[in-house]
Amino acid sequence: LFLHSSVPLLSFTKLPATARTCFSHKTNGSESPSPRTIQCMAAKRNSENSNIIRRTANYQRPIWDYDYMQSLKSEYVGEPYTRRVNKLKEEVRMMLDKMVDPVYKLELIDLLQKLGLSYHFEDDMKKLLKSIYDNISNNDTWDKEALYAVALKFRFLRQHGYNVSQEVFSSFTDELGEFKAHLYEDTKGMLYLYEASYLSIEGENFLEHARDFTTKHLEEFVKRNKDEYLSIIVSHALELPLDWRMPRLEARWFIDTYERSDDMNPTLLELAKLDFNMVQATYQEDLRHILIWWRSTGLGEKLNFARDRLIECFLWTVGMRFEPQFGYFRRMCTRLNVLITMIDDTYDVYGKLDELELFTDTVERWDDINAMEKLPDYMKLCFYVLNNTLNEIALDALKEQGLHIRSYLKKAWADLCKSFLVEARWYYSGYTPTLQEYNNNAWISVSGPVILVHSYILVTNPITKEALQCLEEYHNIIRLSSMIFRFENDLGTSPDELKVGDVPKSIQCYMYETGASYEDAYEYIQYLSGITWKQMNKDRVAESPFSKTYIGIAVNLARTAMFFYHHGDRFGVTNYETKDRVLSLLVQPFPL
Ligand code: 0FV
Ligand code: MN
Ligand code: MN
Ligand code: MN
Ligand code: MN
Repeated sequence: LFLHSSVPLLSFTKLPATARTCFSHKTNGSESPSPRTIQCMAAKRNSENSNIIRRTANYQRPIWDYDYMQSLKSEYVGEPYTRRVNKLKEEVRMMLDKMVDPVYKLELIDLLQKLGLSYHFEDDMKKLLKSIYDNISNNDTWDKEALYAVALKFRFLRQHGYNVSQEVFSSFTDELGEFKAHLYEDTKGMLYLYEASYLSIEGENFLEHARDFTTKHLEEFVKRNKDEYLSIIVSHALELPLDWRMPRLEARWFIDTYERSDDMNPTLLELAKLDFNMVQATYQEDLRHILIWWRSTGLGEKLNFARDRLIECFLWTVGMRFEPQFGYFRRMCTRLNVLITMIDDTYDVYGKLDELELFTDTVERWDDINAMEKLPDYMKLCFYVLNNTLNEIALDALKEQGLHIRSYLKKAWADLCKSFLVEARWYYSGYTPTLQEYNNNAWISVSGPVILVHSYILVTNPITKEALQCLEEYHNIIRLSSMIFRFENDLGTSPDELKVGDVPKSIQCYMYETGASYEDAYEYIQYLSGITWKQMNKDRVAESPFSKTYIGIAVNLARTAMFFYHHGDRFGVTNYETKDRVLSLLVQPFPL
């Protein structure tokens, strides 16, 4: 299923020296990548000590030509385009204002959201949701609504932080609590209920049940109506529900699909395409900054054992916050992602245990220059770049807000490196933890907490004391989003990781602990990921000192992990459809 590795597991020490030529990365960035190969081999380092045997994963070279990426220059910048967008936005606002029925209004906002446009209409949306929420107690109106309308309201309210009860669905069940059978024929209702069910919280029986029966009925619908427009929409929903999807990618897909619909509105379509292209221009601007930084670090040459996934790291940040005004967040967060990836490969594959202990110690003591002196050169460089990046973020916060937040960032990195070291020690001692023991460490080692701590600083003004406290304690939303990230990462990456030689991941821990088969363990981890979503849904609607922008980032981190790992490793392995996604989100505008 996963590999055509010609090298048996763990036979690396027996390889002839000539095998090393496989590692000389000669592939040119613009060529299409060779078939997926990750082989387990030894690389003899010819530097300080030539007897050191190191593992290497023989990662693929980046498929992107960085000169080309840096040279991208969209025409969708500036005057005539801004004026046109503003005009179209005005027309949409008039459409919204003319609508009296809140359900119609919400349907339009749902459409705008799918088209990637709702961020222009935040105020309209907030006002509408507040009035819908305030009217819930007025039960007779909800009672008379169609299933799709109630499901739509429910999903939107939950997605935007309102704690609405599943009781709003009570008019669709009979005295015995059974769903009314005639509603199974209502495909639109089924679809909306299906999407709403993904906002459920643990223990909400009706919604859990609804997820099963809507899935079943929608699958049957698709079988019977292969080519219909609604069938395309339903298939897409069954593949992955809306609430688990990375928003910008969904917009790209939906704009194309919407164009083919019978009731397509040309104003909306034009606005969606034009806005998409203009936002894409800002991504290209972000990329230029990031690439200049990347070249200035020298990391690519010095740490060439590690994955170089700059563009994919940037795509992660687009997944977390796509709106044009978050360029600063994307630029800084991409740097962090790049550093995390390289440091992770150092701990997982390349570094020797004593080096890893030194590096962890250096990060824990951070400003103690003596700690750094003992590091091997490649680690010195890495730590220097990390320190500069962190200082830059801390300096920006100090300049903008007069706040000294550097210690929060340092702590997050120390926790990350300590968790990396725990795994390295497990590896070197051949230890397999229980799933619980593994999980307690793995939600940190997946890097969710470090990313989410920095993200808060990068998007928040004013930063508050209460929120800093919650960051330091790793608030539930951070833990749960990171846990989903971990489960999805393990589902996608652990087959290859085992081949290279890595610690056992959740799947293997569970197999070892319970004697389950690989397939059963895989399914169990998928199940845990689903449960964790439900737990996170609870925190999405709970009181917290975090803004909607920040909660959105935490949820989007989980969604982006679903995108990268749900069908295999789309981050480390380069020759999958990630290439097309990068092209469609970052490179190619909609023709207008
Ligand atoms: C995943 O790789 C990876 F690259 C991580 C967690 C760092 C990058 C993070 C972002 C781009 C957000 P891998 O599967 O090797 O991670 P683990 O934790 O399994 O070693
Ligand atoms: Mn799937
Ligand atoms: Mn790794
Ligand atoms: Mn790791
Ligand atoms: Mn992994």
